[in-house]
Amino acid sequence: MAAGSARYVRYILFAFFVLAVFYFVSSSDNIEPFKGQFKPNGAHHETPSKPAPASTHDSAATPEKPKQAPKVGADLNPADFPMAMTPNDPGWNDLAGIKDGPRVNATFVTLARNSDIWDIAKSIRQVEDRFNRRYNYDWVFLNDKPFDATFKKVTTSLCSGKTHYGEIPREHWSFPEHIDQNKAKKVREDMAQRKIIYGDSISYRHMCRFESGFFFRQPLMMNYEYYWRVEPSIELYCDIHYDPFRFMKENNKKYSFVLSLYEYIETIPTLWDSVKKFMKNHPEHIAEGNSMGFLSDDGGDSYNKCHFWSNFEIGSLEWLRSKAYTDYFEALDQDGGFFYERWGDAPVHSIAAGLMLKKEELHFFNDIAYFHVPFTHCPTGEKTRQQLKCHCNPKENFDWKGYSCTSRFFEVNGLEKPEGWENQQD
Ligand SMILES: Nc1nc2c(ncn2[C@@H]2O[C@H](COP(=O)(O)OP(=O)(O)OP(=O)(O)O)[C@@H](O)[C@H]2O)c(=O)[nH]1
Ligand SMILES: [Mg+2]
Repeated sequence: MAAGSARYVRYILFAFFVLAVFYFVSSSDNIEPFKGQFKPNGAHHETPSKPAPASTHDSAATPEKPKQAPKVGADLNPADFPMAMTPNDPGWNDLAGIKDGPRVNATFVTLARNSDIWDIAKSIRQVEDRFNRRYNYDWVFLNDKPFDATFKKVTTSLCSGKTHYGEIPREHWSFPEHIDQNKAKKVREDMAQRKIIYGDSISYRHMCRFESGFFFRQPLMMNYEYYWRVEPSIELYCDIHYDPFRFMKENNKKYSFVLSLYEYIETIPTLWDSVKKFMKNHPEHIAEGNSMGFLSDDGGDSYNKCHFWSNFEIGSLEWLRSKAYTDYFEALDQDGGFFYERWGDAPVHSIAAGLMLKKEELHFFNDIAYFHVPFTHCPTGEKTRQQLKCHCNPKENFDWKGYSCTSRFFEVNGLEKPEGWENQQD
C-alpha cells in the first residue's frame, strides 16, 4: 500500500513537471529578445515598430511582400498625386517614409562661412525633420572661400538630398570698378560712429550685393527652377505636410515670405530714388496689378519701408534671372547704394517682387513656422498649430504686431486674416 501511494505521488509530480514545461514553452513566444538593448558592439538595436510575424513554424508561409519603392520623379503627373493641404485630405498624416509624387526642379540654398558650420547644421536638421527627409531635395552651399572638409562632411551627412558646394567668383564678391573707395570708406566710418548695425562691415555689404544680384546665377544654381533660402540658426516650429515647392509652381507663385517688417531707413536713404529712376527708365518691367500698395502709402511717391524678410524665401529662380530683374539689379548696382549706403537684399528683393510681379504671384506661408533672431512667425490659430504639431509660443508671433507689415499685405490683397489675429497685436 505504501509503495502504491508513492507511485501515485510520482505520477502527480511528473504531471506537474510536464504542465510546467508546457506552460514555459508556450509563454516564451511573447518574449521579445533585445528590445532596446545595447548590443555588445555598441550599436543600438531598435526593435521594429511593426511586430515581427508570429512564428507559425510553417515553412510554406508567404514571405512578407517587399515594400514598393516610392514613385518619385519630375515626370510624374501632379494630377495623379494631389497634395494633402488640409487634415481632411487623404495622405495628410502620412509623415513617414519617402513621399510619392512629382518633384519640382528645386533646391535649398545657403550662403555660409566655414565658421557657420554648427549654426547651419542646426538649421538643416530642422528643415530635414520637419520636411525634407520625406522629399529629399538637393542643397547648394555657396561661400566666398573654399568650403573645408568638416563643413562638407557634416552638411552632407545631415542632408537627405544631394549636396553641392560652390565657390563664389571674385567679381561677385568685390567692389565694382565704378565704386569710389574713399567715399565708401567714409560712409563706413560714419555709420560705425552712428552705431548702425553692420554699418562698418565690408563683408556684410558684399553679402547683401551677392544675395541681391548673383546667387541665382551661380553655375550650381543654373540647373534649378525654384530655391528655398536657409540661413544658419533658424528654427522651423511646425510639420510641413505638403511640398511648398510644388505649391509655388502649381499656383504660379514667384516669391514667398513668412515675416515682413519696416527697414531701418538709415541703411537705405536713397534706395527709393533709384527705384523711381528705374521705373521711369523701364516702364515695360512694371507689372500691372502689382503690390505698390504694400510698398508705398502715396501711390509710389515715397517708400513706406515695408519689406519681406529675405533670410527665408521660397522663390522662382527663373524670375530672378529674367530681363526685368537683371535690369533692375544692374540699375541699382550702378547707383552704388550697396557701398555708399548699406542696402540690404531684403528691401531689394521685396521692392522687385512688389513692382515687377502681379499681386497673385506673391505668397505668405502662414503654415511654415519660422524663427530667425529676433523674430518669430508662429501660425495664427490654435487649431492650425495643433494640426501641424507646432512647438512655438503663439505670444511670440510677430505677424500682427505694430512693427510688422503683414497686416498691410493682407489688406492690399483683400485677404481675410486668420482667426485669432486680433488677440496677437501686442
Ligand atoms: N561665405 C560668407 N557668408 C556670409 C558672410 N557674411 C554673411 N554670410 C552669410 O550670409 C547670410 C546672411 O548673413 P547674416 O550674418 O546671417 O546676416 P543677417 O541675417 O542680416 O544678420 P544676423 O542677425 O547676424 O543673422 C548667412 O547665411 C551668413 O552665413 C561672409 O563673409 N562669407
Ligand atoms: Mg542671419
